[in-house]
Amino acid sequence: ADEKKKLMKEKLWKLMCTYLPCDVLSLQKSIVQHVEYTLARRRYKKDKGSFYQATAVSVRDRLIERWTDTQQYLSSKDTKRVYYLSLEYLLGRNLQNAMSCLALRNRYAAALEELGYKLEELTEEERDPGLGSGGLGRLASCFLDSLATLNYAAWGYGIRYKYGMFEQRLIGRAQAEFPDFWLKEGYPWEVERPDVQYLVKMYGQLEEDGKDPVTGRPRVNWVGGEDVIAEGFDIPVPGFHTWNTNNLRLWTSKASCEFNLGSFNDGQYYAAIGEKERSEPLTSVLYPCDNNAPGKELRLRQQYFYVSATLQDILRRYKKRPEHSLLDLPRKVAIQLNETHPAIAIPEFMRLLLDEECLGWKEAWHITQNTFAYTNHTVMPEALEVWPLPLMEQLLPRHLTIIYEINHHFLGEVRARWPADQGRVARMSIIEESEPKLIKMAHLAIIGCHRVNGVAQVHTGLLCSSLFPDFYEMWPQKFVNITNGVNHRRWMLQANPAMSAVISKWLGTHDWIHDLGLLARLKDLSSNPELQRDWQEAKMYNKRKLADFIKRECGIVVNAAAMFDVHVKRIHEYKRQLMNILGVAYRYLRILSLQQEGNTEALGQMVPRVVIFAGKAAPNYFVAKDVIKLVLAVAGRVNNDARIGDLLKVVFIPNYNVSMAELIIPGTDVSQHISTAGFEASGTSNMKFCMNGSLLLGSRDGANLEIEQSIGKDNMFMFGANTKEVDQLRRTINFRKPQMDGRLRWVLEEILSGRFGATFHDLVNSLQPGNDGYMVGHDFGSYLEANEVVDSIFKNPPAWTTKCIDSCASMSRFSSDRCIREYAEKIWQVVPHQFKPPGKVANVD
Ligand code: Z2T
Repeated sequence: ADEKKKLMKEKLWKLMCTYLPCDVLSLQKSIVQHVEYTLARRRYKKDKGSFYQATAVSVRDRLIERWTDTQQYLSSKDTKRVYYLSLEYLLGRNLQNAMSCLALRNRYAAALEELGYKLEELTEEERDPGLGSGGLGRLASCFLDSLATLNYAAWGYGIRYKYGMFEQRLIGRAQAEFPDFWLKEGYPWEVERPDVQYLVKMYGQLEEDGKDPVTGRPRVNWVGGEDVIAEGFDIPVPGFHTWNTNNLRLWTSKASCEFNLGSFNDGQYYAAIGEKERSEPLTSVLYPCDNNAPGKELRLRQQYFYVSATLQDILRRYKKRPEHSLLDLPRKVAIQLNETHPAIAIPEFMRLLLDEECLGWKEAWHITQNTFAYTNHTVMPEALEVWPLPLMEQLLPRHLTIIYEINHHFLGEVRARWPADQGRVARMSIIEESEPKLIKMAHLAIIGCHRVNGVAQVHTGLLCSSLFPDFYEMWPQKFVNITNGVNHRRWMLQANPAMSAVISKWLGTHDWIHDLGLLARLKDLSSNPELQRDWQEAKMYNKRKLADFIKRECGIVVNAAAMFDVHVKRIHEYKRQLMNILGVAYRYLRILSLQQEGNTEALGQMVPRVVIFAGKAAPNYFVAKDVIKLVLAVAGRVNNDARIGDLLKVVFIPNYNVSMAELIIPGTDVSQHISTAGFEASGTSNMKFCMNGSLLLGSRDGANLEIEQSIGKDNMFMFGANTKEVDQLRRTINFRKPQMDGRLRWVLEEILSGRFGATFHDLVNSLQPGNDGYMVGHDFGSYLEANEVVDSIFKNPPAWTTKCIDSCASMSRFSSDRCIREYAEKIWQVVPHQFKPPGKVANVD
């Protein structure tokens, strides 16, 4: 019997351990098989949708074998793991990314070609999973890619929202929101894990239950309330040209009657099941607000639900090894909190350690603090999460008592160090003594973590000096800066193959894809006319693609020879799309007045521009929605004025998302990052634009400042007040009545006169001295002047192109590879692992 078992095991081992073949014919067979068997499509009916799906599943098969082997290896080596907790991920399309990671892109392209499909066309069939609202979610996705590529053992955890970021359409001149049911055709990259389920409790009461015999602490039972099931869905996260394949686990909620179908007595069967099923699925919808805290009960329930499932999963994995003691957990586990959105993890982890694992307070606290770290992404007051204490008490009564106890110990430390400083105690408390009382999640996160990081130097500076100065004074070593980075493999190699080919050609190597530092060698060549010609050709190719798209989507014909001036990001007052469109209106009025004067000389000097906007406004953010209306109003006027011709065009592209960014960014000449100084924590699209050979028109804010340091002042168009000046100006906003810039006054008067259709009273009013909190008035003049410099240099193509190449060549610091290495060293204390399946030969693309 033993012999038979052994044979069976060997047989199984042999069958499972061969990696799938990857020659062109085998790839074709696998695609066709998935069309026929997995999707059950008729044999001779060909359609792009099914071929995309089948190709995706064929690629997924090849990811899965690396994925399971990686995870097996990591368990066997007991490698320390990083867990990245984020309520948002903006993954973007996966097909090309996964193929290039496997080094199978060219072979898949060839395989598909013979079957009558172009890879580029199938790519377009994939829907964006919009499981995030802006920069924070996209950053999380860049991090997952770099973690995998650099051979770190890291898992992401998040929520599998059924409806992602809303779809934006323009109806009349207004944004309208439509639900994004991204799962309609299924999502081929995920694997459902019905075996990975946890119960999550909410509401209910606390009961005292004597003392714990070991720790002597009073025991508390959390009883009653509602149970929800969390079920995991896994998405493999491949690294680029490495075997390492990580995991992104997303939770979905299920009614708890499916967990443990008990009996329902007295004929209540249908009613009972109906009752449970009706409970609105927690994970239905993503809150679409960037830099704003919705403060809704459902949002807190989502946060807790997902955090609890995640921590139960992490603890279960850790405890699988009998030799693991909880006290050693920080040596094997690092948990990163992306913003305070998952900060309820601190009391939840304490609860699990105290109530489920029966540890004492001191031990539990030590473990928690040494495991968790927190990244702050904003200083916007309306984005700092606070929860009403009564809500916390009702939804998570046990967590409230733990928060009290954390606060009690913490304030004891504060009092010990600063006796008789009651003001400081009040400022630092987790609980704000307002009516109702509020729980400050940032304070909870800072106290419960061993590291707190900002996302750009100026931002981290503000955390220490203005936002959390008391905490900085108490624990200076806790605060670190890690400037954001972006995944250059997606944002250069994948999004911009034309420019990537030019770079590889002139460097004579593709190695920059692994090591962006190699780009620096281009600086010696940047004025070489032949390189310049290649570079300009690639840019023109990308601009034509973008122009075609604009024609299709917006019905506007633009001239690809004009300067493409791009401002794409969430619509927010602090990002000052308003300043941009007022500048555009000024340009329009100026062209007309020059024409009236008959000033052909000045007109001849003007540079034709296409000003492109895209971005979503939060559905309840009416000022932002007004800004979209104004952009469309100005566009309507300018684009239809025959006197203007190609000198100026204004475009608003609806429904900005990751794959649209991949199209827009490579086709850009100049991009705008013009937030009021001190408000944009970092910004990450600035990095992407610069890597794609566009020059930046930027304010003295966030990562703009560090980009300028890296690429040099001469390569950047910087303008406006710096953070210190903005701070001063805002302090005195009510006493000063500064003269408004004459050009701004002119534009506002024209708007009020109905020149652009509606009169936009609210927007105009928001710019009056005393109301203008984002300093549009103050910066407007220097903004227009910076724009003139942009024009003058654009007129000299060799000078312009040299700047583009030089700045692109200086961007290596802004790769998320650098960023992840800093997290690994300064926060997580992890090193890359060495997994390679024995005897396997890597693919070569
Ligand atoms: C977000 O996208 C950002 C900050 C937030 O603070 C929330 C969201 Cl959803 C609560 C952005 C910042 O605005 C941006 O400056 C930064 O580059 C990005 O996070 C990534 O750090």
